[in-house]
Amino acid sequence: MRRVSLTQFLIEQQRAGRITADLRLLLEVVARAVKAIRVNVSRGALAGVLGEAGTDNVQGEAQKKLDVIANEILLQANEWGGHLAGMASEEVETVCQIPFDYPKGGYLLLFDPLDGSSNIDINVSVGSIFSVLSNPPGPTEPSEESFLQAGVLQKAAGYALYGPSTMLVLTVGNGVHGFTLDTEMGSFIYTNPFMTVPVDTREYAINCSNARFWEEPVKRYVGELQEGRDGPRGEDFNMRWVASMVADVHRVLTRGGIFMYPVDEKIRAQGGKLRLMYEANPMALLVEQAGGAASTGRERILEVQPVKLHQRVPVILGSKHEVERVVAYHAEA
Ligand code: AHM
Ligand code: MG
Repeated sequence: MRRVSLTQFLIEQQRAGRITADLRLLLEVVARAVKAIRVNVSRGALAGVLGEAGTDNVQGEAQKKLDVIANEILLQANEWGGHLAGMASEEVETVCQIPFDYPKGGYLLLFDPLDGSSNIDINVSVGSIFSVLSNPPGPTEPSEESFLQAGVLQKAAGYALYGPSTMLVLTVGNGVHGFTLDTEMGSFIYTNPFMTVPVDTREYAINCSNARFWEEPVKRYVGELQEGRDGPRGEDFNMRWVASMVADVHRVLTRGGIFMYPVDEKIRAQGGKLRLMYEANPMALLVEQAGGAASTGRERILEVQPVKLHQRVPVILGSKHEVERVVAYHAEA
């Protein structure tokens, strides 16, 4: 069977007028960076990359060595190609400017370089998440305001999953497409065309250790799922929680499900757990492009107007009918 590489896929998207040459280059460069991150992730203890870096990031969270390495790889890979006006990273407090001696382009790249940090040291799947915006017209270097665009304006979004195999899953606004890394050849092969999220599901993902802090609508929804066939839903539901958003969302994109990190009493002051620009928006675009839904419980994630770069939001995404039910419970409350 003839194999289609990521390169061929992207060239065909460009020919069809769905992406510009610069966006194609950008996605190729991200894919190259992902391969380098994957090498570090997979070497683990052999390369001495596990454990704490000894530093805190902007959110005051302890950085792992691999957080720092992945961040450096993505920044360095993307700074010289001429396709970007600037970058923003979950690991860096302010906008990352392109060094002055390189040409600038029209796109903004945002990323969570290594998502699921708590899983690094226990050899469980982690990922990278990215989002692409256009740099608003203007004469100067991008500022934080340049990045504060609602998720509907994303030009592309995707993630890499470093699991038993490494996958790159992306959208440029024309469905969701998955690629598997052939590690011997060093290229991503198009393996999962038009991934879709079934509208119904009997699988949910939420960190139940936070149950006592949840808001009423979430307590009601999860409570009904846990009652199973003895409760109002009349059927049993299964639960999964990897604690790597990339792995949990990949499962939703593969066989359906609902993933929730709602706001609760413990994290109310910060607005939620997951970051709007690096986690919620790219995943929301992917899930919607796959036929699912993504909400904060009160509004569509992609329509949230960001007010700051590292903003956090509640996230409820996945199979459409279940997300709609959770949103309805919020409205009723
Ligand atoms: P990170 O970006 O610091 O890794 O945090 C985000 C991760 C998500 O991948 C995951 O869904 C969530 O945090 C898990 O949180 P918890 O440990 O509270 O279950
Ligand atoms: Mg993260």
